[in-house]
Amino acid sequence: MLSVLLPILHFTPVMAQEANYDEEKVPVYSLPDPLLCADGKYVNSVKDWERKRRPELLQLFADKEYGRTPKNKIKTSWQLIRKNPQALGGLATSEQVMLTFKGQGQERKALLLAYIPNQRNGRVPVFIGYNFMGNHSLTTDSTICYSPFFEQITDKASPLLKRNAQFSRWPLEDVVRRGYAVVTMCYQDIFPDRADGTSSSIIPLFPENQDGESRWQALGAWAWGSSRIADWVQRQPWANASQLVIIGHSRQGKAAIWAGVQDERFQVVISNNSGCGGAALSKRTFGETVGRITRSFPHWFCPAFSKYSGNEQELPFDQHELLALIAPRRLYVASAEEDRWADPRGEFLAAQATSPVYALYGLKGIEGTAMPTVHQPIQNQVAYHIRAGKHDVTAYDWHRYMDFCDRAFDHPNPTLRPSLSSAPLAGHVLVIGIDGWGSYSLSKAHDIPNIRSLMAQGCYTLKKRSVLPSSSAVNWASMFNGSCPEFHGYTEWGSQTPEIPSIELNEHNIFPTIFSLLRKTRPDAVTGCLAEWGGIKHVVDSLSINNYSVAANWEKDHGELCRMAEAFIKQSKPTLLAVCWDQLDHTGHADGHDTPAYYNTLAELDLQVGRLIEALKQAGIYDDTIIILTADHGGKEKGHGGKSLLEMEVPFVICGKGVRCGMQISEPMMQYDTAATIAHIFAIPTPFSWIGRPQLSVFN
Ligand code: GTR
Repeated sequence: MLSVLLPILHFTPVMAQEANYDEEKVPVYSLPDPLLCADGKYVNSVKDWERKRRPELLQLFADKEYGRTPKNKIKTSWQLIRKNPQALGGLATSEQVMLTFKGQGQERKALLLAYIPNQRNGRVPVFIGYNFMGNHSLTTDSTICYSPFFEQITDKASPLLKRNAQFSRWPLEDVVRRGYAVVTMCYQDIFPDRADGTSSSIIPLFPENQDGESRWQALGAWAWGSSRIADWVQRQPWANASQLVIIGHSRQGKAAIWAGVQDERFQVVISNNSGCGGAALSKRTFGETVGRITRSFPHWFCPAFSKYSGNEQELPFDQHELLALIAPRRLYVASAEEDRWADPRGEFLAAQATSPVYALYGLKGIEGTAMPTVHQPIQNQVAYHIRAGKHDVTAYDWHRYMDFCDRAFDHPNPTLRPSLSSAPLAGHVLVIGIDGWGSYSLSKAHDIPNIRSLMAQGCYTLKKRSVLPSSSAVNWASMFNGSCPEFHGYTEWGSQTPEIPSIELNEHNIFPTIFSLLRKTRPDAVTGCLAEWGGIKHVVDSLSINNYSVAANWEKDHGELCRMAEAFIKQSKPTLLAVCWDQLDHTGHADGHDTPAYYNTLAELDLQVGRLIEALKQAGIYDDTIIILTADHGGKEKGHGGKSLLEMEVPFVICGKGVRCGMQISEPMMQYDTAATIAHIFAIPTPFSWIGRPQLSVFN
């Protein structure tokens, strides 16, 4: 048995090097318009789409690519084989259920494996997806039975029976912790993945005649099998049957799309690196082609598909039209940077080209034609990301899928600490950061009427402490990412990457910041971070910010940053804007902190603070804004970084909508409480890696 199994589990593409990987050699092609019907009429309404064009396309894909799924049902029974209420270290209950299919005097068995989160409030959303190497490949748990396909292996020392071989593709604990159930099965149980697999597959159980060019094969059978998993899931008391997600990687990505297209119970369809015959456009003939795939895997598609081998321009459809059949449900297409065989660009373009169909429903697909860079997910009703690395499905991918599903299902992420505020307290937050502004200065500075007026109108403390060392990057990091250096990992004056690995990474592979959390919970939020010191870029997650800019010429032009901020406030009415001055610290280093020159610079900045407030008024958002004025650290003589309170104590002033008037904050405050307070204002849940506490006492 082993010798039969091995070659088919070896996925390296045959002679992949012959494929075209040159964008210049992609032929000129024209994509069929999904809204143009066979009779030349154009679809203008959802009704036309659903009654006429959608069925027409569905038939086309069945006839010419995936084969026709039989209309008949066959007898299916389920039997619970094993249940473990303490799976995954007590996080989940696992259930192993044997599915038996009967028909035409034959039977087939497939073993389903479910992980249900033990901590749940009501029914949970469910990820449904096949595994490649058997249920035993997901975990070290020896109570997980071998899938029937692997049960046939007589040599018990076979490497194919090794447990946990595919654990990295199934971050089960992460998924369950986020409140999702996972149900999987080995795809080989439904159709053994080999050219002569049909006879051992479920196909002979159906009474329909299985001859002809449009006969279903492996992809059709796998898609059918996913729906049988959904049948079981739907009946479970813990499952939310209106929140089913189908996920598939590679060949199973192709099957997942086809399953999602046919079975509208799948509310979210996820194609991970599905490539040719999946999400990638065939007409680009980039990487794997119709010719190659139908030769290497003659048992996947219906025989009619091979007619287009080397003849892709004659295809009466392309894969974007297949993806469009998922509308108005959610679709997620993901690629991997090094997976050129699957043509990441072709996958993106196909996802993008579904937009006119989503637009019929008034839904946003993917705007613009520019492909995002690595780790820059676009998540509308249609989502796309490209991840660094190879053909694979990783924890990074899964977390992006869960982010997407959280929004689709309005499903709170239980790995986040819920916000104490149920709705935003203000529409806008302006953070004004003054590098090197020590609290000691308040007793001596005379010319700062605007700052003093903010203090009088709102609340303040002069005892907010910097984290150590009392230097810039480490403190800007803590200010914006709600945590301590030991967690976020930025520990120095000029840290650009964490010196200690960040304890948590977000979608951009950096520690979650207030900007990235806001982006995730409110994709349409307008954010800005404008600074004089370029070092801030590395600690704010600039990728999640609409406008990250540096005032390059500020040393000569002290008003440059202020003008940039005024313009941005007036033009864009930002939801969250941080304006960070470096000038005061600069004076501190040049002339000394606590010197006449230092107070002069502070007075100059005070005027600019006044101008920013004026800009808020002109933009018409002043009454809906909370202003925070604070600093990264103070200073002593011509430096900072040490442990004196001159260096470590900085002001924190907060005023504006819903903030108490004229109060001195008595609670102790740390640098990282700043981000937590902003998160509270926006009612954003925060990760457990954030240790900051919102300053609750300041709000009415
Ligand atoms: C490759 C095949 C791809 C993809 C992949 C996989 O050999 O050419 O289309 O499906 O296998 O499933 O890993």
